[in-house]
Amino acid sequence: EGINVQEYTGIKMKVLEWPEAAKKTIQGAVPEGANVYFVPATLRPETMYGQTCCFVGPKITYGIFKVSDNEYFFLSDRAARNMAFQSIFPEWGVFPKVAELQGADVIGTLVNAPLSVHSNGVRILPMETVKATKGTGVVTSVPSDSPDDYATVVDLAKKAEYYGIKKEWAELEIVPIIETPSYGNLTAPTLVKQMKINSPKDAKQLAEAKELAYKEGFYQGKMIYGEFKGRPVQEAKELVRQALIDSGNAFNYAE
Ligand code: A2H
Repeated sequence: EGINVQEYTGIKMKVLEWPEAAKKTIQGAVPEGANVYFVPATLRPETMYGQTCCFVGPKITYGIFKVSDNEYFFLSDRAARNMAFQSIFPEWGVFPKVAELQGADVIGTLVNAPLSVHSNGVRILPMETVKATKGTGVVTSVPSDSPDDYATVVDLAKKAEYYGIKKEWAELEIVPIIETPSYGNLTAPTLVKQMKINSPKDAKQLAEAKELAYKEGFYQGKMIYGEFKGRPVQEAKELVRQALIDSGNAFNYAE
């Protein structure tokens, strides 16, 4: 917060299939044939090859907002308002809300994850630590390179029944995408194991792991997957971001 501007990339994850719990709300709000996108905000667009699921806060209230006749975004109200002043909606300051849903209502939704190795889609899953006041309130999960994401998918798979999800939704293969000298080719799992982090609630250790993973990935990381394989992360970050924007799968979002 404060005076610092955070430059996010908003990723457009197109809904392929809604869960039963959400269908009635959607049918009443979104015209047949129009696309709805979950829009996570990320600081690491170069990791999108490794997406295995996408998180929402189960207790957070979200809206579906109309961007055009055939495009609707699933976001927090707060993010929609900000986007309306960044020319992401066609009319300045206007962000038409067509539906309201709790995160819990959309668990299990199947969405497309642009660039991901999991090209048949990934699931929307719950993450208790998603903040309603940051980004879009939607977080795409890259467990190979984000300690928070890794700790969460391990916990979800362990307690699938408790969370009311299918275990396999949390267990999509974690493919190495970035190599670093200190942590090998699976930075987040390596750090989580080294630091003996047992739960997504180990906030202090996860914050430390996140810092280490972020710094090492940015300054020392090398792409070992995708179009920019062999390039340093510092270069690939902008190249992947631009490729996602050019293909219509992402846009810039600041706050
Ligand atoms: B990052 P900053 Cl691979 N609540 O994307 C909790 N976390 C959120 C969030 C919210 N409302 N909105 C975004 N985020 C996450 C990828 C990634 C991210 C990797 C590694 C590190 C990493 C895949 N998840 O972030 O507080 C998003 O996760 C560590 C810096 O604004 C977003 O980027 O600095 C990052 O936190 C934004 O965090």
